[in-house]
Amino acid sequence: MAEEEDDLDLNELDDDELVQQMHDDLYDGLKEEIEEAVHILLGRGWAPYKVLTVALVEGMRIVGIDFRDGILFVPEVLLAANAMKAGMSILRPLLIATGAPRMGKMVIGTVKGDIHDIGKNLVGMMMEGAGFEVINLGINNPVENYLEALEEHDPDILGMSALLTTTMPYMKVVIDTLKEQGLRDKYIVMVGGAPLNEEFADAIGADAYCRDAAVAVETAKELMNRKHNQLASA
Ligand code: B1M
Repeated sequence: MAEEEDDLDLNELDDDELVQQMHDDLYDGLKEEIEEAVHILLGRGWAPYKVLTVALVEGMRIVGIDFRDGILFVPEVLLAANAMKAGMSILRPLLIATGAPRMGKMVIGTVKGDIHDIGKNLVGMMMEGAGFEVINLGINNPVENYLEALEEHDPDILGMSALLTTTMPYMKVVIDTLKEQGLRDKYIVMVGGAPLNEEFADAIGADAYCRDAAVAVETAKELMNRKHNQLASA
């Protein structure tokens, strides 16, 4: 069996088989195979966004289910995450190079206590592709990091990501600090991450909850338009 798998030529698989194989390879944390398969699909004319969603994000969803059910553990999921990131880094320049007009600026980071960054990075990539300048603060950000970045970069949008029920309340700490410092109305605050929902975003005083990266882009565009209209009519 192992020998058979060693001999597997990804080029010989049709698209459906290749995508299935990518889900398996992501599950097994096989970075090089994922990189090769991403190149093959692009070579066959797949749009970068389709490769991202159909092959990578869907593969990670399957990993997530088995992680939840105790079939996969942290070390295996870390390998899967690394393979996913390798695939994403091939797609990143392609997703960004759309020549979209400049839309605005966003600072985005994962909140304190939380080290999940795949979804946040994906949002950053898609926002760049849509013409936003993105300053990515990485993971585990205390409120001070956000404040410093807001002062330094003066963005239109603050984006926060949290993947844990234990870290999502920290978003409120950041928003409350902005309020205390009289800064809240300067920024559009968008939040996202698997355990969040609209109700939570409303309750903490965010401007929008974004279910996924595509929604984040659409919401950002809409809120930027609203901001421009408000400024024009002021
Ligand atoms: Co973690 N983990 N993890 N993990 N992990 C989850 C989140 C979990 C749901 C798994 C499970 O049990 N089913 C669970 C959380 C349970 C809960 O709180 N309700 C969990 C747990 C428990 C943990 C640990 C505590 C495990 C442990 O140590 N015992 C630990 C915590 C570490 C910490 O942060 N302090 C931990 C660790 C890890 C790894 C390090 C192994 C790895 C992270 C690697 C990395 O990110 N570099 C990991 C992973 C990979 C996952 C799962 C499997 C996948 C997350 C992911 O990347 N999804 C995840 C299971 C799941 O979510 N179903 C899980 C793919 C990504 C594209 O989707 O991140 O949802 P997502 O992002 C989406 C949207 O949510 C949205 O758009 C993105 C793109 O479409 N979005 C935003 C996200 N952020 C946004 C910000 C925005 C807008 C939209 O701003 C505007």
